[in-house]
Amino acid sequence: MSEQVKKPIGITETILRDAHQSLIATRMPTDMMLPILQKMDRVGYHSVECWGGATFDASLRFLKEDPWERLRKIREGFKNTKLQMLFRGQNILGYRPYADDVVYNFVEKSIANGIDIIRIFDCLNDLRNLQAAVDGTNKIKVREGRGHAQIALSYTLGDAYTLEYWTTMAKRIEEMGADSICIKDMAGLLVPYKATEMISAMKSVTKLPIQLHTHYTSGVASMTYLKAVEAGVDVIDCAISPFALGTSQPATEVMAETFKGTPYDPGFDQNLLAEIADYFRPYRDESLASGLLNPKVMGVDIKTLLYQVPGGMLSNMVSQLKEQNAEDKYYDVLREIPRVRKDLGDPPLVTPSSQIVGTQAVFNVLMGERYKMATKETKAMLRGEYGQTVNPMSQEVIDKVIPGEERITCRPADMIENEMDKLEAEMKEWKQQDEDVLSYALFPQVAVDFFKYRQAQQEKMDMTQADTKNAAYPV
Ligand SMILES: [Mn+2]
Repeated sequence: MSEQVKKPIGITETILRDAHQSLIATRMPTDMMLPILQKMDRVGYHSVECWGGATFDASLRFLKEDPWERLRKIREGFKNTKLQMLFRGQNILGYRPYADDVVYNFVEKSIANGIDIIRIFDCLNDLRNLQAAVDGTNKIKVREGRGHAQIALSYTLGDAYTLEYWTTMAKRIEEMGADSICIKDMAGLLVPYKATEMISAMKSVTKLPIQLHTHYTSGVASMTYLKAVEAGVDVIDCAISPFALGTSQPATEVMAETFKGTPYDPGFDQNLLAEIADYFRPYRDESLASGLLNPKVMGVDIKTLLYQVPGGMLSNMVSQLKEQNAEDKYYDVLREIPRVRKDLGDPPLVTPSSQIVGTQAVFNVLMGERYKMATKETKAMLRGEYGQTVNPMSQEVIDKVIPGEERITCRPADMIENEMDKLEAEMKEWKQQDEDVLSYALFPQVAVDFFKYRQAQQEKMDMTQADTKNAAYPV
């Protein structure tokens, strides 16, 4: 690229979603976020990622916060910056496939409460599982002029995942009517020179902007971004330095400085970034002191490249083995994971396929016989209920685990009746806003617990107000 042609890269800031999800189990409360939003709004970010499955779940479950209220408050703080969320295709932000009416409704309410860009992914890269969310976003875009549907491809390695696979997917995404493409490298497997090849190849077949999302886990991420930007990637995901690196993203300040004075210069003010970093640094120190931030996740974990398994999946596996007093089986399970993955059609390993493959591998090793016991989820996967995999699944395993059962080949959501009315009927005693029905749809038990807590708080507040009133106006 000649010096004259400027192509400033976009930077998506992940501090309000993935950075704290990856480092401190998604525990950052809304009150921690609000005071810094106005400064963040002045940076000139392409977008700020602030919402997704884990933030939604952790808000309700652990922080006793209404995730919708958080979104509205964040929206109020960002007057100029686009807000972005992560959306698990037909699973929305939950763990089961939902009917299309729930998907449409969720998309509509997300945009109405402040989201601009919806990043939609599927754990099998089965694009049929993304169509409803894309269509829902496009409908609102036509009606209200807001809403951007980004399809994220879960990045993984394996014989089936050739350059041709990725370019074919890019073309199909463009045909589906998405506004942009994201390569979602949840495990930090994309190495720098592979990024050059992949971005160049995808750029040659699509005009859609391409965004790259990766994690620092394996230590190569900032180099991968450098090569990807040189190859034409449009946007990269970064985290402000106190919550960058390790299992999080490369640091915003470092990437901005790397491209300073080049045609890719995002033009960020380092002093402003330093003020934002200063704001979050004491929270990082506090999280380290309390143990919420484990120094272990801050280093380079090269195992992720060796075994091609996301870091979170490894730590799940270790705790499952610990529970069974079988930590000595660690390497047996590590060897079993690629075999199970192959049996199940070589899916990428990302929520929920990562849990399905990981748990089944643990079972296979502990039982001493492969598929002697299969989880409910393994069975559903074999029946085709999660969608289509890149390779066929093992017939031998199908015959052993679900003998004689019918398998589906259609889009899984075509088998699910509309369910909004039913969901609303189940929870209507708790409903204070339309969005509550959706919270209940995603996490039924957790949402009801939260609704009970909310009601108790409101009653307590009424009491306090009554008391104040009595005290102020004694009769
Ligand atoms: Mn991520």
